[in-house]
Order: sequence, then structure tokens, then C-alpha cells
Amino acid sequence: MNAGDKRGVLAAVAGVVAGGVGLAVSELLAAVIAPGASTIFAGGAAVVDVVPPWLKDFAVEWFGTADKAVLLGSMGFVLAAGAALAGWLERRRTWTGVALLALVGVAGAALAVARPGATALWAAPSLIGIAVAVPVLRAAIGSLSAGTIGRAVGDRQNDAPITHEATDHEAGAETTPATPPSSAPDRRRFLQITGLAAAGAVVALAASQAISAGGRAVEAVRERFRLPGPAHPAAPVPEGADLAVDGLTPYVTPNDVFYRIDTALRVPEVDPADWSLRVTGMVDEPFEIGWDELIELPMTEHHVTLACVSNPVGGDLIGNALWLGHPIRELLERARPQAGADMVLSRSVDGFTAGTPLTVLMDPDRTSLLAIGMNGEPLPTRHGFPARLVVPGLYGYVSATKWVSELKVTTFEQDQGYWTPRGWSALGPVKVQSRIDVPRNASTVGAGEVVVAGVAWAQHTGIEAVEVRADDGDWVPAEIADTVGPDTWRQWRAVLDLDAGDHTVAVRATTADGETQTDAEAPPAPDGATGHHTVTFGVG
Ligand SMILES: Nc1nc2c(c(=O)[nH]1)N[C@H]1C(S)=C(S)[C@@H](COP(=O)(O)O)O[C@H]1N2
Ligand SMILES: [Mo]
Repeated sequence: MNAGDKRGVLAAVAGVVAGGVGLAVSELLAAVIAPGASTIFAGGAAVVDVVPPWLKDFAVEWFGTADKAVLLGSMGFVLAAGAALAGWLERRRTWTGVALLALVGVAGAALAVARPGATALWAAPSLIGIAVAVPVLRAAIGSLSAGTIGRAVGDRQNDAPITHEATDHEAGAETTPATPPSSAPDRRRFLQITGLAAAGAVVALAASQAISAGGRAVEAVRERFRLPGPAHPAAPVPEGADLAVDGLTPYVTPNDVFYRIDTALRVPEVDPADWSLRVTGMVDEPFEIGWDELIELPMTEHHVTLACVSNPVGGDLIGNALWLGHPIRELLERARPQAGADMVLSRSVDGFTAGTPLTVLMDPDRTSLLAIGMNGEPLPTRHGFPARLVVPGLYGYVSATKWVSELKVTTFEQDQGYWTPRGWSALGPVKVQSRIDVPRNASTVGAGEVVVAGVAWAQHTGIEAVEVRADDGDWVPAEIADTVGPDTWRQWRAVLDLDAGDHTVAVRATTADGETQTDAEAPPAPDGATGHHTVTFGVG
């Protein structure tokens, strides 16, 4: 590598260090101002908001709940490449790299200010971050180009490393050169500047971590909180709801393995003391309810299986929990919806919205809750602490708003939930589905009687029957487990007599309304996947 190339590489390094300092400063300021105001977060959130449905589908399918880590990783990669380019450009032509950095800073500021709940102050982290990054870049690049002698040497002597010896040699036998060989001191300066800047970035990042740990005070509040008892307790789960088959999903999903899907790159931390829910829009009596008032209201307990519309056939974006909350219907009744309204647009503190049919929420036979408890605990922060919606029978994207802050009574004509303009159906009733949990696909089981088991769901309608078949043979009925009611999934199990060799088993469910699951395959978008789940395994 000749000296020119080497300086190009060093310039790129300077760009990355300067960019890193800028982002670190931005993180630090955001930790003080608002977590959502950081350049990385605002940029990431904007990416999340613009990804087309097929890409979201793809990300969920391939990375599952790690989709956000993948997004942040790719963003880090793109930002580092951009910063390297800025450094390289800046050495070639003064201010070009600075212009590139400034562009990123201004874009970050603009995106941050556009976030829900943002103020003008949210521009500060990106702008000040860049204001710090620019002089770092200028100084580091300056130290590279100051050494005119070194550069001349490098340019003439291809492949000559920029070393003290090489310049000495070039400068002749002079023992005390009038102009000191510049490349070595320059390099030292370069290392000093970039080293100092990198250290500063690390300190800033550590400080931002420490400050956001203070935000985790909300977690402490959550842990201290004692859930009120239910005025309307749930019926106990019948013993026969769990078939106790090895490898079969439990009837009630523990909180720590409950799937999580949302657009939040950072889980919102909402202190109950600051929380309130406003009921607004087409109502005669709009009102706002705070935490202290909410937890005094009579609470209802209800098991509901929550499912994500993005769940592929056989997927695990579904879970069953015991929710504790106050009926949404009673809150809406208090506000008195006006004639003509047909939708409730629920809004989260993070800007997410869901559009739910008003008739569903007003239905006295459906236990739709403003939930504060999940399986006997306050809602975990990732699942919406302090309050979220849970509506039996609808996919989460049209009903289950976490960190909910507003219920706006409106119309489907006037308003849309978050996912509707992104290619998903405005209405999202859950489709009847079933899944095989054991045997696992591609596993091998012992010869003889093979236990096949799984879960089936058709929330709010209920599951009436489950059938399985091996290798395109006849459908045979499976045993179905007990359930607390139609709003949850049911376990099922069948014993098949299978010869040695490979077998493919399929499952299908039938609802209490007599609807049998279609074998027609449809992808998750726009309103939920269909098709039979099949697994192939070896017997022998
Ligand atoms: N604030 C907020 N609430 C949200 C979402 C979101 O992106 N933001 N996603 C919804 C979707 S698509 C689903 S499937 C459920 C998932 O709830 P969980 O993460 O508790 O399982 O939350 C819903 N509530
Ligand atoms: Mo979802």
C-alpha cells in the first residue's frame, strides 16, 4: 500500500471515529432530553415506519423478535460506511466530508422532531453531535495532510511505508533537519486526536447508559406495584386444559416467553404517575383517567390468546395469558359515543395506533380489557406497562395497543390504524388455525404409536374439533383438551400408528361455528396466513 492509499485509509478511520463521537454525544444528550431523540433511534424508528409490508414480513419470518437487533446492526454498518466515506472525501476535498456528516446530522434532527410527542428540543442531540464530530474530523484530517514532505515521499516511492527511516533517508544525511520529517509527528498527532476522540466517545456512551439506567426507575415502580384483586375473577383453568405432552406449548404462556411484536426500537418507559388515558373524539363526554383512578375501578380477569397477524402457518407469534383489567366498554359508555362512529383509534405513547370496530368494543358478550395485569403480575414493560388493550378475537395490530394513552372514537372513513396504510387490512379478525408442536419437523421418533400434539385457535368463536392425517391419508379426529372458553386456544393430541420411514403429518381445526380450516395457502399480509401446518419426521 503506498502512502497515499494509507492516508486514504487513515482518513476513513478518522471519519468513523468522528462519526462515532457524534453519535455518542447524540446518545448522551438524548439520554438527558428524551431517549427517542437520539440520531440512531430517530433514524431507526423512521426506517421501521417506512419499511414495506413484505420486508416487515420477511424480517419477522427470518429474524423473529431479533428483527430490531438486525435493523440496528445494519444501520450501524451503513452509518460506519458513510462516516468512512466522509473521512475519505474530506481528505480529497476539504468540506466535502463535513458536508456529508452535516447531512446525516440534519436528517437525524428532522426525523427526531417528527417523532410522536417530540418537541423542537429533540433536534439538539443530532445537531450538537454533528457540531462535535465536525471539528474532530477536521483536526484528524488536518494532521494527515500537514506532512507535505511525507506525502511527497509517499507519492514518489510507491510501496514505501511512511516511516521515520524512509523520510530520514529522503532528507539526506542531515542529523538535525531544519524541517523535521513530518510524517512521524503527524502520525502521532493523528493517533492523539483519534485516540482522544474515541475515548471521549466511549465515555459519552457509558454516561448515556448510566443516565438511561435512571430511566429504569420505571421498572422499580413496576416491581413495587401490587395489582388490585379482581372484582370478577376468572374461572380456574380446568385440569384437563393441559395435556402434559412433552414439547407441547403450555396452555398458559409464561410472561418471559410470551412473544413480543411492536414497532418500538426502545421499549417505552411510562411511569404510572405520568400515565393517563384520554377518551376523545365522537363522544358526548370526553374524559381523562389517571392511574390512581383506574386502579380503583372494578377489575375483570380473563384468559385471552393474543395472536399476531404476521404469524406464519406453524409460527409462534401467539400466546395465551390471564389478563387483568377494566372493561373498555365501560370506559366508552362513560364517554357516550355518538351516532355515526364505528371505530376506536387507540393510540400509544410511542405513536402506534390501532383501529378497532366500535361494535366489538361495545359488545357486552366480549371481554375487551384495558389491561394492567398479565398472569398475576403488573404488565411487563415490553408488554405495555402500565396499561394496554386486549380484545378477544382480533389480531394484535388492530386491537392490542400497548402503553396506550388515548381512545379516540371515530370512523373507519376518517382514521386508519398504523398498519393499514402499510398494506394491512383495516379489519383483522383472527382466522382459525392449528399448529403441530410435536413431533418437531425433521426430528426422529421411535417406531410404533406416535404421539402428535399441538394447539388450535379461533378466538372468540372457539375450537370444536381438530383432525390430523398422515401422508395424505384420511383425516382422523384428535382428542381436544379442555379450555376456559372460546377466547383461548386449545391443546389437542392424537396417536398415530406409523411404519418406519419418513412421514408427513398435517392438522386442521374446525370452529364452533362449523368452519373448517382451509388448505388454501395465503401469506400473512394483508389479513393473516392460511393453510395447513405440516411436519415431516422420521420414524424408526
Ligand atoms: N404501542 C404498540 N402496541 C402494539 C404494537 C406496536 O407496534 N406498538 N404492536 C401490536 C401487535 S402487531 C401485536 S401482535 C401485539 C403484540 O403484543 P405483545 O408484544 O404483548 O405480544 O401488540 C400490538 N400492540
Ligand atoms: Mo402483530
